[in-house]
Amino acid sequence: KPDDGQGSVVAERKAAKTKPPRMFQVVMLNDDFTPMEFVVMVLQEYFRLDREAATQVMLKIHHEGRAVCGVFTKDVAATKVELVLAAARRSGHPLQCIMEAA
Ligand code: NFA
Repeated sequence: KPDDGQGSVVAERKAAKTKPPRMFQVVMLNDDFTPMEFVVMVLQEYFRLDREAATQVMLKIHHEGRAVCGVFTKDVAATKVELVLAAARRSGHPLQCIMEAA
C-alpha cells in the first residue's frame, strides 16, 4: 500500500513546533552618572544574579562600556529592558539597556 505522506507531514509539523526559539541578549550600557550600587541592585532584582555576580557584571560594564546581563526569548528580553528602564527613570538615573539578537 503506498505511503499517503501523512506520517512525514506529522513529523515535519512536530519538528517545526519544537524548534528552539530565537534568543536575545539584554545588554546594559555604561554611563558616568548611575551609581554603581543602583546597577548592582537592578542586576540582582531583574536578572536574578547574586550580589557577587551582579558586582562582576556591573564592573565589566563600567570598564568595558557594556556587558550582557542575560539571554532570553524575545518577549522576556523586551520585558526585562522595559523593567530596567522604568526603574532607572523612577530613580532619576540615565542607565540604558538594550536587547540584541544573540
Ligand atoms: N560608571 C558609573 C559610575 O562610575 C557606574 C555604572 C556602571 C553605570 C555600570 C552604569 C552601568 N558611577
